Amino acid sequence: SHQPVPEDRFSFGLWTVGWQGRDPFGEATRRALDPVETVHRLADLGAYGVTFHDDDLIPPGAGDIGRQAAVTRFRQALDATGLVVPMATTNLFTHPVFKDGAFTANDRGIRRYALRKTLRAIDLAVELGAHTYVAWGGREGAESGAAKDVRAALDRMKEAFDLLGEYVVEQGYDLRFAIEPKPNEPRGDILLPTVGHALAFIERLERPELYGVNPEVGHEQMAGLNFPHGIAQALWADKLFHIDLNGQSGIKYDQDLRFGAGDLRSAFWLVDLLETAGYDGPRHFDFKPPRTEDLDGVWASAAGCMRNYLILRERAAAFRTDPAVQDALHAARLDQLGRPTAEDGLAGLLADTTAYESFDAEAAATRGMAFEHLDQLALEHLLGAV
Ligand code: GLT
Ligand code: MN
Ligand code: MN
Ligand code: MN
Repeated sequence: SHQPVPEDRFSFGLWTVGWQGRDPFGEATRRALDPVETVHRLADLGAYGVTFHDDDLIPPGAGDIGRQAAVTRFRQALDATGLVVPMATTNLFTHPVFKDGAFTANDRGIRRYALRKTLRAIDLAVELGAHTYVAWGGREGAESGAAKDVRAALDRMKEAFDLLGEYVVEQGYDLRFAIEPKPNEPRGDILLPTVGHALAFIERLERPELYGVNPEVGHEQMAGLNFPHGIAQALWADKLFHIDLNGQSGIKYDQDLRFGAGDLRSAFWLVDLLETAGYDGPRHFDFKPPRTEDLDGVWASAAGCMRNYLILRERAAAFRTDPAVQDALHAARLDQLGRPTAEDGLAGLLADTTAYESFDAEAAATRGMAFEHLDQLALEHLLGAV
């Protein structure tokens, strides 16, 4: 069925449906949403989780009493609906103080403030039951060359993440970090621009096991990259701690379309991958309902994210179980790719004259790979033509 249920593990950020439509050229087109209202609407639609930045839940400037009131109301809504908070994060980008970044701002005082703000937000995340903490460094970057010493900035980035990891371990929190890459926007160039950069960075941290990635569909596509390939490498490295699902059409500004809009073929392969690889984390939507929409359009857009995922899940499963596809996969020699190249070891490989001396490279070069037939079957499943 295409009706979402909590077992599907769909979650949404408060800032997604709550986006009021402000863009660099225009004012808000929609009123603000009360987080409590959002929790109820998401539960009615069939989501299981809601996520937030510290500032989405607790209005900046609210004192301790305001904080407590906001948390209490929110928790009551969670209890009433059964929605959970799988993930939370920190807003280190809206306030002008973060105009040159947070963990890597040139100004040391700002870096210390950013760390303290994050530590407070981690307490809030744990208080509300989160096990994943996302870190999107949207303002960590530069517009010009001498403005940022990138190697020093990476030292500061490592320092920040190591301190956050130390805090989580000291507090005994059951919380892991998921770093979210993005190539640009709002900075001209952002540090840790792709999944690959983030994976390499994580290995330099003091406790690498605490950190993974939170890739976003549109962010990798803004860099011209194949999103399912990036996700496959994150899964291979055991680092897919979380995922931001949305839609993007090519290399342009960050569109944050609803999931399934944008590159539909890529979305098909993504769902196929997540479902066959056994990813069991949240299917988190980080999208922005276009500013043309009123609130009815917002909820229609949110429902569309989940429905498109479920339709693609069904289509991908039909593709995998189709006997014609299994034959085509065999013809394309996918089963061979699953086999080690030299289970006989280096000595066996060297001793095997059929591997080189008598290997007929000309004949092997002549055999077609049958990929077009395989891809046509995939396309027909995607189109519902089978
Ligand atoms: C912001 C950004 C998203 C991040 C969010 C988490 S905030 O909306 O554009 O991609 O996932 O900080
Ligand atoms: Mn995101
Ligand atoms: Mn985005
Ligand atoms: Mn975004």
